[in-house]
Amino acid sequence: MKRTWWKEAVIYQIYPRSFMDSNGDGIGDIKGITSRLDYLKYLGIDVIWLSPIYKSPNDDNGYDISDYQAIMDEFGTMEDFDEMLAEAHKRGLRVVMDLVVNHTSDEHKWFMESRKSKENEYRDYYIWREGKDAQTPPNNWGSCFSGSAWQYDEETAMYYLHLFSKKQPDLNWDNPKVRDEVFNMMTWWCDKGIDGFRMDVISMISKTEEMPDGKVTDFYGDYSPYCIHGPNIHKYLREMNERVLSKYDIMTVGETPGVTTELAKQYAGEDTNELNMVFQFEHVDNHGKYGKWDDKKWQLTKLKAILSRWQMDLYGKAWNSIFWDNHDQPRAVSRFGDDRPKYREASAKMLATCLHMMQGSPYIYQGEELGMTNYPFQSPDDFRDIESINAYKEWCLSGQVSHEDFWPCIIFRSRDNARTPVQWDESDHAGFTSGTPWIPVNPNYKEINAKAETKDPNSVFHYYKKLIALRKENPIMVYGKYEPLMEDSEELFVYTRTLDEQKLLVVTNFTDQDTAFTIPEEFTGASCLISNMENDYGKNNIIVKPYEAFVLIR
Ligand code: TEU
Ligand code: CA
Repeated sequence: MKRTWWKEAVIYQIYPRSFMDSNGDGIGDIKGITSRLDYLKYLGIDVIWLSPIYKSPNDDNGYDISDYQAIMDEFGTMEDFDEMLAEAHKRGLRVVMDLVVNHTSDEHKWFMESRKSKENEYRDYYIWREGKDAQTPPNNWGSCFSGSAWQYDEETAMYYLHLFSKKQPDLNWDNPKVRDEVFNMMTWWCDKGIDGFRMDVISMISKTEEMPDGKVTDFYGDYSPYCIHGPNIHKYLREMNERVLSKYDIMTVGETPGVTTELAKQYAGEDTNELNMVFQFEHVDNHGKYGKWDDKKWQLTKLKAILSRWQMDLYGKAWNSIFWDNHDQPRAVSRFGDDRPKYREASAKMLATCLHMMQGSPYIYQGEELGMTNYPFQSPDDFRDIESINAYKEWCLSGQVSHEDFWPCIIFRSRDNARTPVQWDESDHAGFTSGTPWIPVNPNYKEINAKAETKDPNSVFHYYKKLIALRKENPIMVYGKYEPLMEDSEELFVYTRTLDEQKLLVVTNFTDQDTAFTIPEEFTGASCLISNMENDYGKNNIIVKPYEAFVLIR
């Protein structure tokens, strides 16, 4: 297996709107990020992934871009960006940009032209179809954010495709001019000195020519067989690689919903010349009664089976991202750990151990290193996210399900859980802003904040810092071969990593119960690399305490 810097890197994701506000308007911004680079350096991460900072009307918080080569007004200016990039580089931190090219904003110049007439030179930049009739869209596909995936446009009496909101029309990648535009734009950013791209829903850019009705689930038809891993996806990615990516020493990560381990070997294979790594969701996609809206935790054996399969199938063949949460997912400690005060810190450290000892490039989502928790939503008025707002309407206000049944599910999974401001200190609004934050701060900020945690050597923050440092000293964490143990246990997640003569044993307790464990003989007398509590690892039979995590090395 080739050794590369991006396999060894730890990536920290910033959602700029909620990271740090520098000017008191309640919205995080680029100068705010610059002011916290020392904090990130101290944590020890290598790469920053910036969620979109481009000009946008913010229908989907910047994932709807109206100009790829300008900065969002609320976030600052291009000078602010250049300064941030230079300051990051000065500290040895790399900056990976979000690349959102499955769709643009409907306020992008290309789309404003495209909708004007069927003859417009930008018409074929997007995907236009005739309706079945004046009232009926071309097919039954539903958008990710509720409703039909087609929007009727009066101007030309046709429909355009939007797999996300109606303000996010899908680009037509089959048009070579679209590819030229995108590749030129990417080159422009690379020449500026950025260090890579995280590619939003990149597995969805190629669509089938035929667009038949999809299988109906919940309300609408499923577009995925026609829009995910479409006929030309690998051709377009290889073209992108040849024309742009291969010319720079950058990192590329493809957000690839729906990817299997087989397909990942193509998208992010050692020698396939597409992307460096995939970012896939199988371990966070447990669906329940109401689609993704569910309040149940994974059964541990199922979660382990998925994670282990990815570890083993990709070994030596392709590279994966490893993460518990991001800006689209609830907070890791609330979802996979236990956010009750008694267990929050232990379980946050346990999850970190379990993840960072696996193979793949680890991603830390802002605030995860503090053990930030889900937000205690009180009413639908608390939501800011288009997905949650629309889902509540589609499921509840339609009468499909009662508020009582749906509420626990939507608050457990809402993306807004991840989007409350980073808790910097115990002052008003957690030190995020001197004004009124665009989304409320989690009320637990007096107990959970960066200032308190950087001072406390036993904090979740310092535990992450230690894990990151260990990765630098122990190539086995990056390159070791994974092997699962005790696959039937519903309490313990146990695995080993092996590199040459060295071997790691990773033991994590996912429950609030004491659990008996026998240390395998080959690890008797092994030393402890890291643990989140005290225990006697010299003994053969031990009791693993609630949410305990430890790693032995020999
Ligand atoms: O997300 C796309 C995606 O994979 C969806 O499953 C996503 O998780 C969504 O939250 C459905 O629950 C990307 C971005 O990460 C997301 O923030 C954007 O809203 C979306 O694309 C559209 O650009
Ligand atoms: Ca601001």
